[in-house]
Amino acid sequence: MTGSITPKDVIRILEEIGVLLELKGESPFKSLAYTNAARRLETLDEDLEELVRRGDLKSVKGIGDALNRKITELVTTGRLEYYETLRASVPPGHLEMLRIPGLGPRKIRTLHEKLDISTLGELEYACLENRLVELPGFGTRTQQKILTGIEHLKRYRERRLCSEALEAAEPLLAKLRGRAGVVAASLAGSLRRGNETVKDIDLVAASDDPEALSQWFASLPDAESVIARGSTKVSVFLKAGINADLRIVTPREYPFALHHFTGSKEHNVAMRGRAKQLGIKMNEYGLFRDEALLPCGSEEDVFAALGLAWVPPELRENTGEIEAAETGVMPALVQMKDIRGIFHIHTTASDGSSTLEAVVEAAKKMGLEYIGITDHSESAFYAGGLTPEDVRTQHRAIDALNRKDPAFRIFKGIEADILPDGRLDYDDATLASFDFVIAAVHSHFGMNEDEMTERIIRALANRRTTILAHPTGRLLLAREPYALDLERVIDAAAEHGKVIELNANPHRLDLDWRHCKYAKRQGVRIAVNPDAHHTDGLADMKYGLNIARKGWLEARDIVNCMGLEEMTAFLARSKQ
Ligand code: DGT
Ligand code: CA
Repeated sequence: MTGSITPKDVIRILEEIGVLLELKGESPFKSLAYTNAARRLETLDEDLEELVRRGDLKSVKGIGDALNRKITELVTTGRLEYYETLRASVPPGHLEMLRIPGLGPRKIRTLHEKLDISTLGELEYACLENRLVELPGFGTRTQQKILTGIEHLKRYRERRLCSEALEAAEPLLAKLRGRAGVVAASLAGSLRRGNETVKDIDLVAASDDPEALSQWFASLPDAESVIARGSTKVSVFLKAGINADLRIVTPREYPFALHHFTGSKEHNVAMRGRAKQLGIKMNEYGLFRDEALLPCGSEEDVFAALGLAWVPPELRENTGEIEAAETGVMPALVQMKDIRGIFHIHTTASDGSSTLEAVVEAAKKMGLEYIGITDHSESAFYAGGLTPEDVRTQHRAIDALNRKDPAFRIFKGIEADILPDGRLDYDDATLASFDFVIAAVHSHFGMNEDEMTERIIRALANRRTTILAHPTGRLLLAREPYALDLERVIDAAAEHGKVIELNANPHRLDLDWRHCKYAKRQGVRIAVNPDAHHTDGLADMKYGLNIARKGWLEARDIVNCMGLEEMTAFLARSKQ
């Protein structure tokens, strides 16, 4: 056959056309014609190419004019334009979704039409926000089944969310540290640097018996297969669906190796350059002056040997951390213990799956002084947005709880949709009834950069807005940010004295750390918010704090590090 098209390829392409047509919602008969033709060709007695050459394809039952032309084009040229155009018109994510048990073309179309879902990541996020529960033809069980299916597919992806990698890495590190003969062990690489997505899990361990440690690591029950094993490096593919690399070094080498394998590469290059200027050679085994090792017992010593203060791993991206370390004073990066309260929490009143009471209990257990409840506003009908009447009902419930325990405060908030023209959802009286308002874009993602920027700036100019939610709308590994001039948005937040959210949901982590420094420089304060849809979601704060640290933020830059009294005054002031 021409090109390298085999009869098997022709059959596969016809079948795929059938599926693509279904995904596009074409008539079932049209789709069936291709599927049936594929079946016929499978049981063909004659040679397909010969049949095409003789022009006898139409004698095969079920192959009419149109199919004849298409199969002939495919067999003689090795390509089919119709197929290529059709394929390009269907989001690749929809084809991927077909691999999820329980998801057929009809359901995928519903997801697209009702929830605008085009990628696996968007689908996963929608499941986690309980969007499929109320969708016709779906339900809680289907939603759970889909989540499990996505879990299986994700095992073969190139990068993973930091949350997923950490979940696999932390127990591994604990086992490593608990093992006899391991003098020290740590995470390294992008995971230790607190990056939002990672390629793999890097671990470094110091041991006097590398061979035994290497064998033990390779035979861990967590490992599905061993990719490579030597006495200084073991690579395994974990059952969790991600690679883990363990470097084994001597206790003497450990501080140098830990620094080297933490990276980033750019930070390492800059450090090596600095060492060179000081007449020192630097690599993963040590610092050397005239071939003599400069002994270091810790990472602090390694930095000190180069005249630097210790640099927290999150800052090691060569974006000014070495210059800062030269002064000897590093920023006091925010920590979990600095967090006094949490905003942006959904309840069963809209699309959350925990009740107001359950959320309050969970927050108290975390030792917090206050929370801010924010269900969706009325326009977010897909998420059970609150009518003004629902708002009043919720406010009465909050008032009652606040009266019961004056030591803990529930602030009344809302996640108000920013409408396409930049107005906020609800009339002004309803908006004024909240203690604070989080303004969020949830629709019309396709606007051009100017329109979207103006839309958000208008919402920031609104006196009712307190916080701008997830400023770029991105979903990591799933959806690009919408077109936006983020610096102009940050400037506008500064001008109007508004807070910008750093959404701690590991799928978002938006504001990106790369923009935190700019926001800080412009005087914009940040709210690290979990965007929790369940009490479990409150624990996502740790991912948000990793990113805040990576963005050089200190407790004073983050509004929810204020105590209750200060926060009460802050919110009262911001409403004026
Ligand atoms: P990832 O895995 O893509 O999420 O990012 P990293 O930073 O964990 O990269 P990885 O796993 O390839 O390497 C871990 C560290 O090892 C990296 O951050 C710095 C160090 N490293 C790796 N390759 C090089 C290199 O070619 N030059 C230098 N200076 N350091 C390297
Ligand atoms: Ca890595």
